[in-house]
Amino acid sequence: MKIQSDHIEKVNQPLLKQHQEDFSYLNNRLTSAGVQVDHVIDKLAQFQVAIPSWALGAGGTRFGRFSFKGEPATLEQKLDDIGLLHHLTQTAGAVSLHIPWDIPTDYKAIKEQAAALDIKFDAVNSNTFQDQKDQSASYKHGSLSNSSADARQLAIEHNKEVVKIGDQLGSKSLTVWLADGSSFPGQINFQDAFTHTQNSLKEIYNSMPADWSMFVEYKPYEPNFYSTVIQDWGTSLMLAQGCGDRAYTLVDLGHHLPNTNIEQIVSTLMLQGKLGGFHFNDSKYGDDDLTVGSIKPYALFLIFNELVQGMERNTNNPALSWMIDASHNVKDPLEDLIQSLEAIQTAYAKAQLIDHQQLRKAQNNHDVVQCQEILQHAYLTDVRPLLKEARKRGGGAIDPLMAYRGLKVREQLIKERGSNTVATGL
Ligand SMILES: [Mn+2]
Repeated sequence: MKIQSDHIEKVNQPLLKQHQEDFSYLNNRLTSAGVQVDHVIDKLAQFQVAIPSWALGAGGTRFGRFSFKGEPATLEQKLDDIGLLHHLTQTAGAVSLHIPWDIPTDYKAIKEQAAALDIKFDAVNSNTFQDQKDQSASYKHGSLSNSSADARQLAIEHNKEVVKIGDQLGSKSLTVWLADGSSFPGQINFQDAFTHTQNSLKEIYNSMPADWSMFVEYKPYEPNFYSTVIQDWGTSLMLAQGCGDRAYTLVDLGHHLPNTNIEQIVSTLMLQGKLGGFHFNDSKYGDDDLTVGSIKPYALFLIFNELVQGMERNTNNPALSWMIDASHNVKDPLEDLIQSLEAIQTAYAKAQLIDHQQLRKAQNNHDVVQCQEILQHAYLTDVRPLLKEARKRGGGAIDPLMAYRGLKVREQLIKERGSNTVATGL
């Protein structure tokens, strides 16, 4: 299914008058407060988030998976879904492929399809957390960290292969997330596991094209429940530094123990020029993979505050790779992604409204009350008219979720693909 521009105009039409009123009110208020509204809207339009190829089907838990009708069964159909999202939201202009789940069969055709949909290929993701059919060694006891040289070599070769695939598509970065670790004390030797991981990553890093970056993702626990080889940002940073200048830490919102101060981690890594990517999701307890902003929107805003400052001040830090990393069981995946993209843009817009000059002044005066007031003033501003305006200017939907439902997108997809399709992924 393709959404035509006149379809969007049609669903936008009844919303236009109210939107103009809302936008004009907010525009006046922000302009008189010294905000360059057009600049904020341009930033929102430029902000593109990669959709991972595994988020377009219904996700699973380790207890089971309930499929969602009309799921994309092929990479081509996944790109089509991202194209729909991008057309509606103007924010999903990239895809992050997971190998081996989504190896293209016809590279030229896939590149042409993505270009026609205005979708770029962001970081590629390797998978050494599950065995593939008939592979020569098992990852059951680890991949890049495994005490078995055969298993390590297999995982290294897989990562090199992923880079080759990504390179043919125009990707410029590899994200490595390892499930390696142990579930019981004494099961592995921590120092050996770290050393093996460092050496394996170095071999992958040294094989990458010179314009490629490597992102080292961390996670405190799960699937292993006693120790994880790359458990935190410090370990990730050490491994990245051990590889070289083009290796960075990747922060995934959900990969922290409860109440970790993620905004401080982001800030410090950007100061050091070592934050390469950021994965969005939300959670209550652990890596719950819930819709962005559904549980802790204020935490997301505080993170964005640091990201915005970092992007302006830390010119030594590269442009970040943004990706939604969430997939669960209960919502229509496309509706879920629309909600996530809206939450991301909302937090980004609010963070741009923070008066940093005044905040600095209040900080230097140790005016703690005023510091909080400045942050909350921005946070409590209803920025939705800015998001709507940015989308409208780009040819997107004023209200993407309403447009998705109004245009009966899922019904169309079920008609085209059937009720029993299953997307690759977990
Ligand atoms: Mn992630």
